[in-house]
Amino acid sequence: AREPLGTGAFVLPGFALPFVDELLPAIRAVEAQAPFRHLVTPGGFTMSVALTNCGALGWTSDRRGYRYSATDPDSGRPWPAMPEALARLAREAASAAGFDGFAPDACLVNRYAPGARLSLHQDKDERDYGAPIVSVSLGMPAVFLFGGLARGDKAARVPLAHGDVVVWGGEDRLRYHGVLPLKDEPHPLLGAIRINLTFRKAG
Ligand code: MD3
Ligand code: FE
Repeated sequence: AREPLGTGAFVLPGFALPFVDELLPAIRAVEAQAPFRHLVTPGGFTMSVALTNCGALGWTSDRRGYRYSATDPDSGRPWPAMPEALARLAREAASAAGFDGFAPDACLVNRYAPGARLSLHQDKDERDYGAPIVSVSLGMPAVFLFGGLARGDKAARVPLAHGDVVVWGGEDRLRYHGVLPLKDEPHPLLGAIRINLTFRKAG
């Protein structure tokens, strides 16, 4: 199934379910090399979401700004390579939404505990807005906020469950979006955790 959210945004309910047995060990391997951490925003706030990255480029933030970096600032080493199972899922999901040939160079791994949230923002740190973004939800359910091109535009609420994939491209690529504070609804496989994989062409 492919449910349109906008002209370039599609929810693929359960698309990642056949991949979960490969995804979870792959994420654990990434996390062993580049542990989850809570970053500080340029404004001085510590994010409630913990994150790590895999792939050639990883997204980071500190008091100086947001950026993509080839190395993990905590270790000075390159980010872990993107596991093959993750790259394959991203390419197949993009293709199912009408974006053939998606070759992400960055996978941001966000980890949410109950109460963690992501306030409304745009993803603007990538070089090429022509490529879509693929987002994979695992573990606890979340309510995603899908806004407009201005911060004040009314945002739609989209519930996302374990295994759901969302593909964002075209004119929806620069919409404001966020995640409401997570409820404590433990998942049988992951416990009281939500993991979101965000695949991007950043460089
Ligand atoms: C809609 N993460 O890391 S990914 C982020 O669930 C981020 O962790 C969210 O937003 C999460 O930046 C949602 C989905 C996403 C990513 C980019 C978008 C949705 C988007 C760009 C435009 C519109
Ligand atoms: Fe985002």
